[in-house]
Amino acid sequence: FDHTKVTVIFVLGGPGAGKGTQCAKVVQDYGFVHLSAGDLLRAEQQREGSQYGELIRTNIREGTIVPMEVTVKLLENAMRSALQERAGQPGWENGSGRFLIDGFPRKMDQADKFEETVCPSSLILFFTCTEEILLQRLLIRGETSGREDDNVESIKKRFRTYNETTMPVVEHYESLNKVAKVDGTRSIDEVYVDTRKAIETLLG
Ligand code: UP5
Ligand code: MG
Repeated sequence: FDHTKVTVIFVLGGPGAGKGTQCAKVVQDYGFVHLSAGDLLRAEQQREGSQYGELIRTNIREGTIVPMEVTVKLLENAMRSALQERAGQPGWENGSGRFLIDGFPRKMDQADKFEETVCPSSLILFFTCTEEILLQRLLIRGETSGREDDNVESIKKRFRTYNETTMPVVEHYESLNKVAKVDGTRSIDEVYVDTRKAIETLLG
């Protein structure tokens, strides 16, 4: 992908921080394509004939990270499809496009691999939240989500992976001054005011 034409924003934050919720709003207002790494992995897990179904299921339930090759490939394929489907539409002429990559990179090896082989990122949108609030949100969602990882046991494991493995990624990007940090503890609309500011600062 030509990074002079393709804008990539990584969206990070703890489990339940509101990544998906905020991305949906950005899609409506700014014409981004939203790709959730977790959603792509869950779809691949369901796909008949996938050789990764069991591997993905186990990692998601244990809150651990699927080997990066799998996730990077899924993201790359989804980006390519989106560029093809939208080719010629406003903002998508000649290989241009805007992507929100949600819930990725969660580990340094993924970050390096994606930036080297797919496309460099322009910004990291980072939603902060307390574990107390995250747990509450995920347990409520768990009543209806059907997600195999929305239970107390898996949530605790997701928190651990986030603190040990994903926070170093955020810190890496902070040292490069690429992070827009947003307080994700407030209401969806309040958070979105700051999300918009970050997006508009980037787009100019
Ligand atoms: N909600 C949202 N915002 C709110 C607000 N401001 N106030 C009150 N409520 C709010 O929101 C979660 C819930 O909270 C919803 O019910 C929402 O209405 C409410 P959501 O927007 O869904 O939060 P999000 O941050 O997207 O939470 P999610 O659970 O999706 O985050 P995770 O990061 O845990 O999940 P993800 O799908 O990204 O990854 C799942 C697993 O996939 C990982 O644990 C890992 O095993 C695997 N994975 C990889 O292996 N590699 C990857 O690269 C990515 C994932
Ligand atoms: Mg999500």
